[in-house]
Amino acid sequence: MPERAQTRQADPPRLDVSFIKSAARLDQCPPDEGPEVAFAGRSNAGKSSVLNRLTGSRRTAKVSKQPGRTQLLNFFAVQGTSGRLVDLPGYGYAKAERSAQASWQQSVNDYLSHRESLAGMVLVMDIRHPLQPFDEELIQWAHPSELPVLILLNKADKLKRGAQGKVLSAVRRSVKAYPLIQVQTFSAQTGQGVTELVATLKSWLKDETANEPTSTTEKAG
Ligand SMILES: Nc1nc2c(ncn2[C@@H]2O[C@H](COP(=O)(O)OP(=O)(O)OP(=O)(O)O)[C@@H](O)[C@H]2O)c(=O)[nH]1
Ligand SMILES: [Mg+2]
Repeated sequence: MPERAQTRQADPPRLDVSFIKSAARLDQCPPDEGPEVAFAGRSNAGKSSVLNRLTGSRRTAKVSKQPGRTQLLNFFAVQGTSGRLVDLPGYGYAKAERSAQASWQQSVNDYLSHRESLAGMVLVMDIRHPLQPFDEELIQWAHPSELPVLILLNKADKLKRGAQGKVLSAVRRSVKAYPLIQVQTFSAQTGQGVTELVATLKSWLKDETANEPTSTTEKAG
């Protein structure tokens, strides 16, 4: 009897990334050229864990049980592209010292307002606490600048499939006025959703500068 056809599990998609540098301020960031994708979100939502899942290495970005672990902007080169990923410090950690919060605001605000190479933003949320006030603020901010945003409902492993689907639908409904926002579920722990995430990142990291006039480095102010 012929064996039943087996669906062979393909290797999980990965991105080959290497650490470039950390920056505390905009002027310490790598040159502002080529496409760059930022990972933003509340502290503890799992930004660094998502990055590690993408690379298949636990050591790409630092993960901690203590929120507020990532305090600098951490830049990674994506091999095979001219693009980069940036792990941003998380926002909204209530117990963080005021000065630390202020410095987050300063460095991340500067980054978001001035970074010309920003080609997309992955907005990581805990699927159990989606669309918190600061998430909404970032969405409002990204809209006029026409920045594509992928909302990643992370820690999906914490919910059953049915509950995941409900949150996914509700979040999709609440952002349906924004054509440049996509939403997907994800789990840095199990790898759920990694194929879709890699596909989106690859499309954003395609070097499209060839079609655009060379941008000047001149900046206001
Ligand atoms: N169950 C589960 N836990 C996760 C997942 N992703 C992250 N975590 C856990 O959540 C905690 C925070 O993860 P981090 O990746 O450090 O979060 P972060 O958003 O980078 O946090 P900051 O650097 O403080 O902004 C860690 O204990 C992770 O192990 C996930 O998909 N599932
Ligand atoms: Mg982090």
